[in-house]
Formats: sequence, structure tokens, C-alpha cells
Amino acid sequence: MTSTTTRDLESQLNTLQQEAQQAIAQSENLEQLEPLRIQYLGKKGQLSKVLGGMGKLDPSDRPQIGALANEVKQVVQTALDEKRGALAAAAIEARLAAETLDVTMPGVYRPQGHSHPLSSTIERSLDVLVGLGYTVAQGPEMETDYYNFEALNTPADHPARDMQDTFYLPDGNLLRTHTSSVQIRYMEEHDPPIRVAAPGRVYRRDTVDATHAAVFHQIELLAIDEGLTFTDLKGTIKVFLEAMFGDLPIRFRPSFFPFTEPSAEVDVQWKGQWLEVLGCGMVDPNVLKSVGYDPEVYTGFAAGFGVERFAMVQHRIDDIRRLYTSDLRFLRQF
Ligand code: 2NL
Repeated sequence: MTSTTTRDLESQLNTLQQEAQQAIAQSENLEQLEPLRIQYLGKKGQLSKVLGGMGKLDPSDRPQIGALANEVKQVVQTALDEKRGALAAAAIEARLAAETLDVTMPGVYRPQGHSHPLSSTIERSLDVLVGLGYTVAQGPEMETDYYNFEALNTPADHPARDMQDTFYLPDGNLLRTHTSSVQIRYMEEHDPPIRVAAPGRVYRRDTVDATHAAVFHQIELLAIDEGLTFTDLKGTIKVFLEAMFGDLPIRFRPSFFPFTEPSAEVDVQWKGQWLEVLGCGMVDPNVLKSVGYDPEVYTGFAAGFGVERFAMVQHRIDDIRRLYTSDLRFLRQF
């Protein structure tokens, strides 16, 4: 009876080992492997069950079966470990193969946009002015009568204040007609010497046509220091226009602005034609007084130009409205 039980257990252990080895060999992934470990070696697994039968053995037979059981456990555990290692390595290999990137494949075409011609004209102008030592300043588009006109030596009965030219708001404020208002605000906040460039949107009550828009862009530059003369103005304008348009002939024509004296308009010559590009002059002493600068100590010059006009001269655009209608066939040219 006893010897039969020992042989029974021996054969059960051998069968268990064979079945386990076969099942482990056949498992295809890690998910299938873990249940096998539980099934054969777990607390309530098959090996435990076989060992449970050891209590019925003659005590003298127990060491022999115990040794065999240990050996089976070792063999199954080793088979599990080896298989786990092999499956993990295979899983990594499969992932590497699946995620392989072919870096020689053609990329996806994504259209590349670019700056609007008005933006690039503003950026180029400011680059040049910053290179000449100017600081860029900005200010409100809605202004008081004082900053847009009064402080700029533009008396109440001046034609520039006419209802025809300016957008007045119901509260008596207005939409700035130039960025000179920014320069006034800047001078109120800073003592001379100053070098400022003021870019921005400006508004005029004009009838829109090929050369006029109700909203357009201006850049003004202003320099105040001791001893600045008209020669400094001419040199600055010449260097600036050369950087913008290249080495073209330029000429200064006498002109008038309420805020400068003397004043001039500047033309550049291109293909035999003189094209007006900006207005400028020596800052009127009354403007200096209105910001508390002593005109006996300080002089200065200023210039203002329309960005649209610059872009039109530079790119030979015939109609200002093309700059606002967002026609990609037009914009792609620049
Ligand atoms: C033009 C020319 C100009 C100025 C703007 C200015 C600013 C201050 C003092 C004196 Cl704070 N002048 N700006 C000077 C001359 C011309 O603009 O054609 N504007 C439409």
C-alpha cells in the first residue's frame, strides 16, 4: 500500500513536470505564462496538491518524494523563468519592428506662410531705426485733441482739424491722425536727449480710392538733443532711405507742417521718376515748449512716413486697397 502510494506520487510528479514543461513551451505571450505559474507552482497549485498526499506516506519514504518534488519545482521554475525572458525579449523585438520609422520617406507638405508686405515694411524700417539708436514707442489710437493737435502747434482753426479730415468721437476725443501724439507722450515722460520711433495705425476721414485709405500706418521718428541741425536731419534721412531703397538719388523740397519749421518733403528717384516718400523738418519751438523742453537749449528733427506709400513705392503696387483685401494671389508675390 505504502509503496504504491510512493510510486503514485512519483508518477504524478513526473506527469506534472512534463505537462508543465509542455504548457510553458507552448505559451505564446507573457499573459499566458503567469496563469501557468499559478496553476503549477501556486499555493493552491498542482505541486502543492501532490505534496498534500505526502502525509499518507511512510515517513521513511518522505525524503525521497520530497527531493523529487523539489527537483520538479526547480525544473518548472527554471522553465518559467527562461520562457519569461524569451517572451519579454520577443515582445521588445516585435515592438521595435512595429515602431520602425522610415526616415527616407517623403515628408508631409505643409504650406509656409510669410509676413504681409505692410508688416515686413514696418519691421525693416524699425530694424534700420533701432540700428541708428532709436527706441520704439507706442501709444493709444484714441486720443485727446491736446495730444493729436494742440501740443503739436496746430491751432484750433487749422485746416488739419477740419471735420473733413478727422474722425471725432461723440465724447470729444478723436482717432489719432498721426503717431506724433505718441512722440508728445514720450517727451512728457523723458528728458532729452531722445531718439524715438513711433509706428502705428492712424485714421483720416478721406474718401477711399487708389491712394487713400481711412485707416493706414505711419512711422514717425524724432530726435531731440543740444545742437541738432538740419544737416543731422538730412544725414539721417539719407542713411535711412538708402537702407530701405538702396542708393537712389534723393531730393528735399520745401514744404509745410504745423509742427516743424523749416519743413521738407523728400522724394526718391526711380526709373527717371521722382516719388515722394516722406515729410520731415526741424521741430517747431512751440512743440518743445508744450512738453517743457527749453527751445533755447534743445533743437530736434522729426520725420513721418506712410507705411503703405513706402510699400507701394518699393513693390510698385498701383492701388492701396490691394494691401487690405487679403487676395492670396496678390500677397504671395512678396
Ligand atoms: C507727413 C510727415 C511729419 C512730423 C511728422 C513731428 C512730431 C513731433 C514734432 C514735430 Cl512730436 N514733428 N512729426 C514732422 C514732420 C513731418 O510727417 O507726411 N505726415 C503725414
